[in-house]
Amino acid sequence: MAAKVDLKTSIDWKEAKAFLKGLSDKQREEHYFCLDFISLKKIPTWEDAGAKGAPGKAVKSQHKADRVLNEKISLFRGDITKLQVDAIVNAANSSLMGGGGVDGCIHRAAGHLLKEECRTLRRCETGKAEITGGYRLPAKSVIHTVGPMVQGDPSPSQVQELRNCYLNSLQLVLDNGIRSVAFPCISTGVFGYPSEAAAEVVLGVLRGWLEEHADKVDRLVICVFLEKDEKIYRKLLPYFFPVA
Ligand code: AR6
Repeated sequence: MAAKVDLKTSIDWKEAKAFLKGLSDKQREEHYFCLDFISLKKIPTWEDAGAKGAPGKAVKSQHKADRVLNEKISLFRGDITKLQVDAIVNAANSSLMGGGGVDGCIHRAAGHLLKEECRTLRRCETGKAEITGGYRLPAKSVIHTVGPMVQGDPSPSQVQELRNCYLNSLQLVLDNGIRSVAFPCISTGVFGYPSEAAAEVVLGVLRGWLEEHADKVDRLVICVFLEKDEKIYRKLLPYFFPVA
């Protein structure tokens, strides 16, 4: 086993990453930035949550109720940096060197080694995605993606770029054998994409992707931070993931 590495003082991200890889899930907890992390089993699935939230049943959906898919999706409101999942997605900018919003939160929580690894990736184009370690996060990996910057209504190419953020992140999920991943509301903060329009894009992508790949993952978590986003997703989820 690799020699013990102190993630607070180490300056070698490769060594830290190799060290973390050799630890069990329990052993990794000792290195988390927080004690109040949230394990995947504490996050209810949409099948459970949606079934309890009665209004979800009343809508007419173009999709059929599919328990298997509904058990693979969750809506969670809170801080994405606390989630103990295989990967969290970062709404980054093309420099990948950190910033404000959720990007700033993720970099602060993961610690300085995340920036050291990001430095080696150089730029990331809008709609593309890159993966790094999670360091002091409860999440093992971070998938960094860059959403479109929008003013007013999104253009068709900006809609496609937002779709690509999710699709390219999900491709990394498949490529890396990731079983659980949490997404923030990419582009809907500083980058100005209207929240409800974004949620429709996101739910369409996640539904389509799960129909093809449900067996490859345990859970896709939609992590909202603001009450208004929670309301939007609670309203729209029954259209995309109706509960029988
Ligand atoms: N956990 C989950 N979601 C969060 C958190 C958190 N801790 N903090 C904020 N959000 P934004 P963007 C939500 O602005 O629009 C940065 O400077 C927030 O409520 O973080 O893609 C980058 O470096 C919103 O719903 O990302 C880029 O320059 C969502 O995260 C730029 O902002 C996204 O808001 C990217 O802008």
